[in-house]
Amino acid sequence: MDLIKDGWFSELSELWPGQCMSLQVEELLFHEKSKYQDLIVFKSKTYGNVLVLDGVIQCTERDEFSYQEMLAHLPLNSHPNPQKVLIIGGGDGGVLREVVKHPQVSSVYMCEIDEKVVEVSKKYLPNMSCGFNSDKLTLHIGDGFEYMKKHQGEFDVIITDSSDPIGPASSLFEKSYYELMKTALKPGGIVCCQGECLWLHIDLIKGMLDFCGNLYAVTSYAYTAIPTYPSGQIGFIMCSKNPDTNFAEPLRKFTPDEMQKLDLKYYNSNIHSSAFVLPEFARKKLCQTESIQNGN
Ligand code: SPD
Repeated sequence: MDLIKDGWFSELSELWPGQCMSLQVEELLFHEKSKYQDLIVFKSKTYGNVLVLDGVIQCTERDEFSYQEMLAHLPLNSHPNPQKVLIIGGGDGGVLREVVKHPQVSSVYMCEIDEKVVEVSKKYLPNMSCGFNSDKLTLHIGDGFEYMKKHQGEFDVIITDSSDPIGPASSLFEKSYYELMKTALKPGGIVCCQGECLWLHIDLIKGMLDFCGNLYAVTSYAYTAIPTYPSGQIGFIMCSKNPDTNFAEPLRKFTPDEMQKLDLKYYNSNIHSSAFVLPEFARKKLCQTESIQNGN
C-alpha cells in the first residue's frame, strides 16, 4: 500500500500542501474500506496505535488526549449545567470517554455514520473506546443531519468530532450545519466543533467564525497543541446561544482531587482560559468584528 513505504506512514493531503507528517510503522494491524472511507490502524514505533481515515491521522494513543479532553471539557465547563450532550462523529470513542466522566453529564447521545470506525476502535484503541461501556450512552449509527432534524431543542451541548473538510465530513464545516445544530440545542446551549488549524486553514476558520457570529449570541475559537495533527495544532469553533457566555472563563474549575479522579492529562482551568488567547496574526485576521470573542 503506498501510504506506507519503507516502514513509514506519510500523511499527504491537498489540505496541507508541501508538508507531511511521517510516523515509523512497526506493524500494520488493520486495513479495510468501509462503506464511507478507507480505514487503517497501525502500531507505530513511538506513538502507540494509530487510526488513519482516508490517509489522514485521526488519533494516536500517545497524544490523543490533548484533542479529546479539550473538545469535551471546553464546552462542558462553559455551560452552567451540561446534562444532556450530543456527539456527532467521534467513532473512536475518545471524546465520548471524556464526556461520560464529566460529573454533571447525565446522558450522552452519539451519532456516528461509520459503524466500522466504532468496531475497529473497540478492538485496537481500548483506552479511547472505554466510554462505549458507559450507562450514560445511547449510540446511534447514522447521519448527523438526519439525527438532529429529528431531535430539535434537546441538547445542552453538541460536540462535533469530525475529520477534515474533504470527503464525507465537508458538510460539517458549512453554515447549514451550524444552523441545524442551533435548532437541536436547548436555550442557552453550546456547540464545540473540530475547527482546523490556524497555520493552514485561517481563511476557512475566518469564514466559519463570520457565519457563526451572525447565527449565535457568542462565537469564539480555541486551540490545542498536538504533535501528530498537521502543523502540530488544531482548533475548536465554539458557539453559545447564551449572550452571557464568556468562553475564556470556565464556570467550573476542577479541584486537584477531581483532576486526579477524572485522569486529565492536558485539560486544566488555566489551559482552558489560555486556549482562547490568539497569536497576533490570528487575532488580527479572525477578530475584526466584536462578535468574535477572544481571550486576548
Ligand atoms: N487532521 C485530522 C483532524 C482529525 C480530527 N478528528 C479526529 C478524531 C479523533 N477523535
